[in-house]
Amino acid sequence: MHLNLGEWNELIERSLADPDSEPILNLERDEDPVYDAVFVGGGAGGRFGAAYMKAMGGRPLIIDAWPFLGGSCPHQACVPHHLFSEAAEELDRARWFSDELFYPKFDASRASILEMVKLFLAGRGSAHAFMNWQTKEQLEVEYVLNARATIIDKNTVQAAGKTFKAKNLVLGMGARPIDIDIPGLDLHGVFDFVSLVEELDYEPTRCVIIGGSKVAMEYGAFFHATGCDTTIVSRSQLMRTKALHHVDEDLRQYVVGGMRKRGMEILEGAHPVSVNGDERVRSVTVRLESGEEIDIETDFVFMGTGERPNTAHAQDVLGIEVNDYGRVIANKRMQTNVPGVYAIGDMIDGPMEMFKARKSGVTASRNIMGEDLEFDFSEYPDFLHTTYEVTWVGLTEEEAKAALDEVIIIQMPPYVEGLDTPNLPLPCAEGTMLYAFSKPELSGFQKLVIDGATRKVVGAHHVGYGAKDAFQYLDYLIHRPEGLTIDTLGWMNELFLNPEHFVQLSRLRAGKSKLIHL
Ligand code: COM
Repeated sequence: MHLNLGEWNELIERSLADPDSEPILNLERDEDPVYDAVFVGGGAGGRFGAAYMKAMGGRPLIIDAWPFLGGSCPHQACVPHHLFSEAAEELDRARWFSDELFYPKFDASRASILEMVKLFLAGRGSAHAFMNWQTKEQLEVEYVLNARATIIDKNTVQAAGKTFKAKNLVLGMGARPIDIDIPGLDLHGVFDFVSLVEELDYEPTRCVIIGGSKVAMEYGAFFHATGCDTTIVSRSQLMRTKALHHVDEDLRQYVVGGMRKRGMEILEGAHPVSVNGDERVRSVTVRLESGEEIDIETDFVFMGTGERPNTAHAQDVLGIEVNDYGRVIANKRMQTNVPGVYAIGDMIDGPMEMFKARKSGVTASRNIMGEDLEFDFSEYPDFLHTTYEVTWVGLTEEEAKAALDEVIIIQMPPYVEGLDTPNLPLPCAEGTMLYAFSKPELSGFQKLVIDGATRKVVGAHHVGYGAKDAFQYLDYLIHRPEGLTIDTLGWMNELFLNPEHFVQLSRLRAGKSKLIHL
């Protein structure tokens, strides 16, 4: 049976609404096949891993408890985050330019968190439908959906009343938000990024975020931009949590300073003590860095304390080993301590980002299919959103200075002390032109870090809009064995006016045999 996208959408919606709905089977008609791998979990890692295995001539099977493929990304995680972050960017602009130029007077009553959640819920089904359709019709991967997998042993999985045999297992069961141990988290009005989209049923007016993760910053910036005054309560400094590396201090100050400039309250070194209320949240008690305890009144608490993988079943049945943070211990081929069992995506250490999810799935498949392939994700480009898009790769200025004899910085605004940069419309970049001409201090920040001795770029850092694509390629170029010199970068063909000015700025300095800052 070949469903079109609309029919898939209906089937998935029906299945989600009914806990007793039937499993969705897409299986070849043959007797008792032995699969090359059963992928337990059809999120990004499982879907890409299985598709790659199939493309290589192997036989994968995906099993997922949800009635759709793609996992949490299109359902509760990356896709809503990007929708909300884009809304935050638009709202921010509309607020700064309220009643100026062609912008109407900003009408806060139309900026609603609840409406954005509803918009997402109304639209997410099309991504679900596409994942199922593409995986079946174009990628020709077999799957069993809407059915929880029970692992029997390392070669046997049961689901939908059937038993499936496989030479290998690939575990990609994802992660869930971490609960911390403070009273009151069961009150109505406490959400995380999952329950926000599944359960929000009122318009929040005041928000306290517990935690300082990327999720805390991204959702916090969105809530605040809608007009829901937001306080972030974080033990660590923002962007100095263990999960983030290579965060340049100037970039951090521009980003966090920008959040404060917009009125967000950011309490660093602060500990949540309790969430208070009867049935509904009324306030959060916080112990400040000074030791003083304060009560912050709120009707909305959002947890941004990170995520933990879903490993219990695999630990119980297979004896899979995990580290102190609950992540499955896997080598660079994604092999766990149990031969023939692989772990991918958010199950294993490293950033809970899409490139790692998908490539770890592919790495497992290629090894299963006989290749000897290692995936090292110790270095990678990174990003987050506030009302800006923030991207970075490679060393910070400080890291470079610790590692190298001579470090050259090329930066916008320029790398000089005492310049009246708040009045300087630089960067004057794609995506920040209106700010550059009207509110110059809001027009972003960019920095290139160069090894003066080898002339190689060792780091790039950007706050603005639209540079994520460039950073995918910059990451590759600077991490190649031959690296990327200021000379090569400065001789590339810029598409002026660009979001990041690295090509033209490099060209202004590349003529010097002894490089200096810009
Ligand atoms: C993306 C999901 S939303 S997947 O990575 O294409 O499976």
